[in-house]
Amino acid sequence: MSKRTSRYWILGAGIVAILALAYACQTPSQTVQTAAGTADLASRVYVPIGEWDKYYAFLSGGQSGGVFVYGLPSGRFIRNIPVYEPRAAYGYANVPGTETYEMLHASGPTWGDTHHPILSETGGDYDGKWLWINDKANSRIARIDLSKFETVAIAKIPNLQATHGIAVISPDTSYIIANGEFEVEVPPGRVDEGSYGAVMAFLDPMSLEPRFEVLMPGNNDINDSSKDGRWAFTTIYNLEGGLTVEAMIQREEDAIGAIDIHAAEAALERGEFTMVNGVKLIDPNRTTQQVLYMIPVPKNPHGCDVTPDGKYVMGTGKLSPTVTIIDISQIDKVENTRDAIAGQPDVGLGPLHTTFDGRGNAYTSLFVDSQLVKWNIEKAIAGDPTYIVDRVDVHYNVGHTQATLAETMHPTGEYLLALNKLSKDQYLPVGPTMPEAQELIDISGEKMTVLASFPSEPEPHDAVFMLASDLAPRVIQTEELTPDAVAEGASRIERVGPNEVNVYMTAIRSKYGLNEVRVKQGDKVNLRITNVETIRDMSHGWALEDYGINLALDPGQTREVTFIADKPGTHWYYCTWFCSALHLEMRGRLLVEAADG
Ligand code: K7E
Ligand code: CUA
Ligand code: CA
Repeated sequence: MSKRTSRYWILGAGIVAILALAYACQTPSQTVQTAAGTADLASRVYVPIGEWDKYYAFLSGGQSGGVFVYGLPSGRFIRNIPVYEPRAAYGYANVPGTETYEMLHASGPTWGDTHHPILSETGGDYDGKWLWINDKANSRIARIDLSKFETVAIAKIPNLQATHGIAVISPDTSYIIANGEFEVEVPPGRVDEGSYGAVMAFLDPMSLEPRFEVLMPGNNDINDSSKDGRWAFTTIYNLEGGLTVEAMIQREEDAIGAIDIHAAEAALERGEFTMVNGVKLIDPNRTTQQVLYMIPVPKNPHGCDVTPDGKYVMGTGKLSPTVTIIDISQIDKVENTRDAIAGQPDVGLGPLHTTFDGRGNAYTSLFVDSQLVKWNIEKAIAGDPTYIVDRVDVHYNVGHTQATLAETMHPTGEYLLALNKLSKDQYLPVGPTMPEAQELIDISGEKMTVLASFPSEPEPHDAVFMLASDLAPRVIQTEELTPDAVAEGASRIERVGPNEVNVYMTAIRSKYGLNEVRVKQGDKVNLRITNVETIRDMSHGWALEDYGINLALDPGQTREVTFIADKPGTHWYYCTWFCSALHLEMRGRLLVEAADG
């Protein structure tokens, strides 16, 4: 056993029991605040009424299937962007025949398990255009348009199971990489047939289609990219190829896999791939030029994070109390990839994820210790025993952690979010399952200060942040009228066939363009409705009794729905968004004449 790997705090299956025990028995680390101290903390997260937060925080929604948006530092919840679940409030995927409904249903089930939100980059900084979010459970990825915080594309990724880590290839979003965490039956073309492997997909950021995929040993957990577009990294925790927990922790070492993207692209040009389900799949064992480098790290690593300066990629230990620092510039230079390891500092128990402040410090979440540890990267590499700068207790086991703009080349080093896996007694009880908890930590000084906590629905894994000054100006105020919009005064009913009617309607405070719509039983009704408001936030809805239809309309937006008027009689439609003092009066009748007259 090497010196590096001899440092496990405990080995074997006992680890699993210890982790489970830590999870169950952890008591909160009580921070006693004086009244004055509490007031000081409160003032540091207080944002006066009418003022905006400095940051947007995008938290994955976990098994809620969407993305939660908060303002920081206040922790005010401002939006739940629906992605893999329908949401009537925003007219998202809730009515058959509408665009978003068809998009979601074509991709798979109407639920998801989202883990990692990532933001588009230009020149290594966030450009505020797109956010991508994975669905681990159904191997999907979605793209959200940040000009309106709406999901605009969803795709199922072929040939892999459990899209776990996803990352933008920096600095210009040349690809989105998506990890297949679970091992799949090795596709045709694999040398060692009969075994399991895993697949990493390199997706077109816009179409979400794989430009190619790479076959990997073991599995793929969390990923990241170098800052120069050259390398894709992933942690791998099951080089054993184990099918049980015990089998997955047999070996002392697993790995970080480093894919040389340029070498992979060259392999594609040379035709060194197999087509599998319409995707070019590269087997790194069969390329002329080396595509995959495996760097040994202590067993079952989890987090995979590249420093903002692009020098190092770090594998965070999980079962080992260490973070492994890999010098990216050495990966393809050294004879033995072990020699690319620049350092392996001890940080504490159960380290899961590492983030950065851009001032040379790393922050690692400690699941077992329920702590954040701040450490100096160059000191740790130099073997300077004073590399630990600070430790701070959080309440209950922390999973992901992310510092402001830490994924870019210019972190602001201002706040850090600890995404806790449990909250227990932090909030009012709401049943046996408690709200999830996030804790906001000020990292602007030498010492960290836990400022506040705020709850969420289950269950954020990761978060990313944008400066409000970068994103808020990009958010549109109203939708632009599309060519097919119904113009003010142009509401009408057109019979286009013996059993088909087109209905064109406008919505504006506080009435619809049509007070009544008269059709015959059995008619196919094609409704197009435009919210012709021209000012921000004047939303209207169109909900129809008995027909299960509820459209939501942003200012300027046009929506279409088709239904069969199969129920005779009077059916009221009404506006679901409170829009004026006459909101309740904003309604009309669908009159369906019975077929028998
Ligand atoms: Cu650590 Cu899915 Cu990012 Cu959860 S993973 S913690
Ligand atoms: Cu329109 Cu309420
Ligand atoms: Ca392992």
